[in-house]
Amino acid sequence: MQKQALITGITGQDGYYLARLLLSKGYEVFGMVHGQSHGRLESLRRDLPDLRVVRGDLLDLSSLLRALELSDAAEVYNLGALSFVGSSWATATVTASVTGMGVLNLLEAVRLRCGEDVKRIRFYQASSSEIFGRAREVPQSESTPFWPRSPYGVAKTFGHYMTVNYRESYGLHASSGILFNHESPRRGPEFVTRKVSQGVSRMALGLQDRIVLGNLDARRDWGFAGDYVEAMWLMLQQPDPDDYVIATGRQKSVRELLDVAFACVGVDDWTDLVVVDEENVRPAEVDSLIGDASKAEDRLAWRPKMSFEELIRLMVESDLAKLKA
Ligand code: G4F
Repeated sequence: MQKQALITGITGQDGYYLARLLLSKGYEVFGMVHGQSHGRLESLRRDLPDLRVVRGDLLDLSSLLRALELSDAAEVYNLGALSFVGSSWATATVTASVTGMGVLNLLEAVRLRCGEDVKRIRFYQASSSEIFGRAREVPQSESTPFWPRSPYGVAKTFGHYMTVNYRESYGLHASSGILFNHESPRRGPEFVTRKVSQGVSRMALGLQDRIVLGNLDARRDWGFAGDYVEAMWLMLQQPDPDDYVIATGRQKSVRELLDVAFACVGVDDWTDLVVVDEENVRPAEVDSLIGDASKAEDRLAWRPKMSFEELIRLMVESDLAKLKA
């Protein structure tokens, strides 16, 4: 029998990769879209013609109940959030609402829809490595204490604990994936990997003369989004819900990202091509993150497939091709 899945945040990078994965597995996939129109929806419909669209808003409980009823989803993936950490200080209240309270609204809608049959719907929450913030141990695992450093990180921490609480209080099949940074050619241009891949490509074609960045010493554990959505799906196929760190276990700095990206277009020394502007430096930075995904490896048999170097090359090549076209 065909299974139905509902994905919030469908117009984002992960929404696309997850919908594509579920469609390839034979699911009927509903993507939830808020507002009257959404710029990215038309291209998403072109890329995934079998995707079905439902209207709904994470801030509107009755719209969530309607979306659950309309889709009759057996699996719900909550990817919806204001996901750019850098702007979350300027929009702290709306970030807390959508990225934090939105999780509670959706959990509540799932609980109401399930009624007595609490396992009728399986729920995935997109948790984030940002909850570790000023990390208290290296590498970070499911048992590492949280210390979020941005309004975004605080909101994600609330969403994470609410997911755990609904599992423990009501017995919902609710799992939380603590995903470390994951990128792709579909990454928004405000995130550092895409800002660099686009900048390097534009410079190679003579369209730009420098890249303006913030903290070049920040270190992240960067993986490929296409690999990470498989982990989301695997979590919901387990008999019992749980929390899992999803990461590569390898860490690179923004400087190393620049080394790899510039090397793709034959530039060895980028020092005169990159400018640091305080505008891009955050009020409270997360300096260093690296994940330990051994639980996911043991229990889900999940492993990342694409290396950092392959990922950055894919992104630069994709940006070059788009610019040339
Ligand atoms: O690419 P970023 O903006 O990603 P960040 O803040 O780590 O968050 C991303 O990953 C999280 C974990 O999965 C997600 F929860 C979150 O939604 C998002 O997807 O920045 C990475 C690092 C930061 O330390 C930042 O300060 O790069 C540093 N950086 C240096 N210059 C810059 C820049 N980041 C951006 N966006 N732009 C710069 O010019």
